[in-house]
Amino acid sequence: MADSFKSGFVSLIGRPSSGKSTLMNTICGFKVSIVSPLPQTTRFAVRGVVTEPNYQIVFIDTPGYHKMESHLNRELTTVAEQTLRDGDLVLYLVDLSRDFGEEEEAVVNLVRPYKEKAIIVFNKIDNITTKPQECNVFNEVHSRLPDIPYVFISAENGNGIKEMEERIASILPEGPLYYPEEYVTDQSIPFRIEETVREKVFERTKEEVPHSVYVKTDNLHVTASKIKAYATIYVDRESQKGIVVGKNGSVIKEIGSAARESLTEIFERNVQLFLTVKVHANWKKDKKFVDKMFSD
Ligand SMILES: Nc1nc2c(ncn2[C@@H]2O[C@H](COP(=O)(O)OP(=O)(O)OP(=O)(O)O)[C@@H](O)[C@H]2O)c(=O)[nH]1
Ligand SMILES: [Mg+2]
Repeated sequence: MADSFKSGFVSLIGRPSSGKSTLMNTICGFKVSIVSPLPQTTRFAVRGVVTEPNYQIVFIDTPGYHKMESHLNRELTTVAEQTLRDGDLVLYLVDLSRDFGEEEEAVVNLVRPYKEKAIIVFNKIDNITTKPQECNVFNEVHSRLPDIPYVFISAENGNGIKEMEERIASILPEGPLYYPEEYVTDQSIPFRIEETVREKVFERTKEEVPHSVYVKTDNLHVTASKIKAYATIYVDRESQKGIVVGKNGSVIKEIGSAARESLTEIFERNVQLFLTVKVHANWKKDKKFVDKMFSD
């Protein structure tokens, strides 16, 4: 190990769709966290690890921060708040291509008490037509949090990311190697399967359906060359089941083959995936169930 090895936990905070999961995947050079154009894709505090000879950064992706009155949403908000408290450093992601508003203001207020350990990351510089300093959201956020250093990046095409990573590494405290060098994430095989299937549901369904889905791995056989998994996609209502299954099973077939393809890449193994769709009526409103879902 080098003389002064630095390490720490970096929380990614920001409103839904600001690009937190995309940034984590780009930095880790690996698909660690699922991504979609729809807000509220991430539900759990997923970890992605970057290890270099003189530092290790553990990034913690969080659900997009917003206030809404449902038990699931309250849980998502709590995940973000806890991660913020626990991190050595906070990266506050702001989408430059969207205007400032109430939702952004809520994140500004959330981050303010942690300003000593925060960096503002203005994202999506590839998606604006003016200079980043001229964007409405840049001025509104910067004037409210003038003491926090900031960077401009594109999580999508990687612009500014290496500089940001080195800056983070220079700020982190001296510390141990928290994870073995080859680690990219702390997620279990069944969790990755569930998240990948959920991502494919997000890509192929609309309106309230993606947010009404959770996935559970029922049975799993893992060998060095092969993974065989049985998983169930649960929906909130009977009508959603038809949408996820599709005409003659066309949608569920597409979800299955897209998920299988991604999982084959992730695990570098042959993957067999068997999916079923079931109704778990009103699961999002079932406090006991949602609590259990978030308690590991
Ligand atoms: N053009 C552009 N699009 C981006 C960039 N970063 C992310 N996106 C897109 O923004 C959308 C949301 O990205 P995510 O990474 O899922 O956002 P998130 O902050 O994790 O969202 P939640 O998990 O819902 O809170 C996706 O369609 C991404 O492809 C970027 O730098 N440029
Ligand atoms: Mg996300």
